[in-house]
Amino acid sequence: MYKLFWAKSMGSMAAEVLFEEIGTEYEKIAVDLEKEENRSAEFLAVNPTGQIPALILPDGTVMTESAAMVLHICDRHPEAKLAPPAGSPESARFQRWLMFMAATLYSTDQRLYYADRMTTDAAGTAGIEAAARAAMDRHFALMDDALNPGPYLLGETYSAADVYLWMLAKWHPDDKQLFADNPRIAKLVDLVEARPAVAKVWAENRED
Ligand SMILES: N[C@@H](CCC(=O)N[C@@H](CS)C(=O)NCC(=O)O)C(=O)O
Repeated sequence: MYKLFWAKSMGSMAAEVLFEEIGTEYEKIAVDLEKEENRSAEFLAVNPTGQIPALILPDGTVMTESAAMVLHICDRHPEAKLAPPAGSPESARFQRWLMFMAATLYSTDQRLYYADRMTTDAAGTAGIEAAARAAMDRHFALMDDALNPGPYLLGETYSAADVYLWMLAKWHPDDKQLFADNPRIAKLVDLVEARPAVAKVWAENRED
């Protein structure tokens, strides 16, 4: 069985949705991210960075990195058709946007939410947060363009890349602004959230 180190509303949501879509068994192991000292030795042995998500595969292999998990889960469960066939033009598009989101949008979130880690100047965090917000707007605008013609990143075909974009959209600090500026993302979020697997995961992750 998969073992997913998990925290509410964090980067574990992508893998969690995929497991639900596939209908495979997985165990969630909750991690308290509030304070560094709350990380258990068991968790730190799996992921020394102390970050979520971490995943132990059924054969005991450890994975970190949310996008790598998405690729691996899709590879292991081709029958679920959550990613296009390897080597196809659709796969190039799928991997392009998945990697863009993981490398740019996710790290923009980190700059916004962990600005104190990005500088040794305690007075400098406001500037980092402002720059991260501006970058976030630019990156989501690129994703909105990528959804043309849509409604999914692969056109008419839903894929795990849409799940990843949904997760990032849920972390946006102002979803009204996000959706007003990016109507295709607004539509995608509605479509993705209408899926029973996603609705179930979101019900278990939402804070309010
Ligand atoms: N590159 C990693 C980033 C993981 C990450 O930043 N996780 C956040 C939660 S979404 C985390 O664990 N934050 C707590 C911390 O860094 O202390 C991935 O894609 O899995």
